[in-house]
Amino acid sequence: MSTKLEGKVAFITGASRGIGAAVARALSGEGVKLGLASRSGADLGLPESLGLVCDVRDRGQVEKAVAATALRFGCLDICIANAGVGSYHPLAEAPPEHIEEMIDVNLKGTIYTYRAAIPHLIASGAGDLVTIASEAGRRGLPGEAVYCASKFGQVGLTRALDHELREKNVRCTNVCPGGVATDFALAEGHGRTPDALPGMMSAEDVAEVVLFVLTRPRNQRILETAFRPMKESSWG
Ligand code: NJP
Repeated sequence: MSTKLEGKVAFITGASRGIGAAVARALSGEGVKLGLASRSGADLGLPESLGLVCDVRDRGQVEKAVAATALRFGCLDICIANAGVGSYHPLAEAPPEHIEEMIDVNLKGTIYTYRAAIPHLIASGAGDLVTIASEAGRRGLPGEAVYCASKFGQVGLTRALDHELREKNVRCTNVCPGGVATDFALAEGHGRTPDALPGMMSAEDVAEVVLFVLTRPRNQRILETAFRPMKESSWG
């Protein structure tokens, strides 16, 4: 059965697990061919997929991974900047190496990814660029200053790119979830234990939103989606 996305080619960063892997599986189910980038380079065993060892902090590695995807599948229609890390501390107590990693992976990694992908997305004639940002990219959250800065940066980048790319038929979307039950949610510095996971959203919930965004008719685009688990208030 052919789907709206059948035959399209997507590049996803941070695809080895969590949200990136769920998005990869969802797109694969729709017949999308995949370049799957992460430091481990896992291809998830999906058909028509290429596992790519790529640390998004390294611009050269990102450029090679994007080029390898376009070369293998002949084009690139969709780019999803998902790779991300988070460590929550009051700013004065934040370890400098955590600060650098969050800015380098979340913000600079996204910039490098889109810089490499945009010429291909324009050439596709109907491109999509989707940033897995966060609620932390829409509001300041206590104890998350650097993470928020990196996510606000991603959101600003994507909004600016919408102006650059709309007339070239490339749609630019920020996907901004609240808490999602992945390894990330239990990362060092988040101050959570596994009993916090039930009630959070699943990586598959986020993948469904990404699919919704990508399957809108081409005469419209979704600029931003914000969604949170019922147990999270919308104050913080
Ligand atoms: O995280 P996790 P999520 N270069 O830890 C990869 C945002 N978000 O799926 O390199 C390349 O399960 C890593 O692969 P590997 C969040 O900010 C989350 O929850 O092999 N890849 C893995 O595939 C992030 O932007 C929540 O270790 C790198 C992936 O990234 C996105 O969602 C809430 C890398 C991380 O998988 C995905 O997070 C929210 C690097 N340098 C936003 N470093 C939430 N979970 O609650 C890591 O609002 N990766």
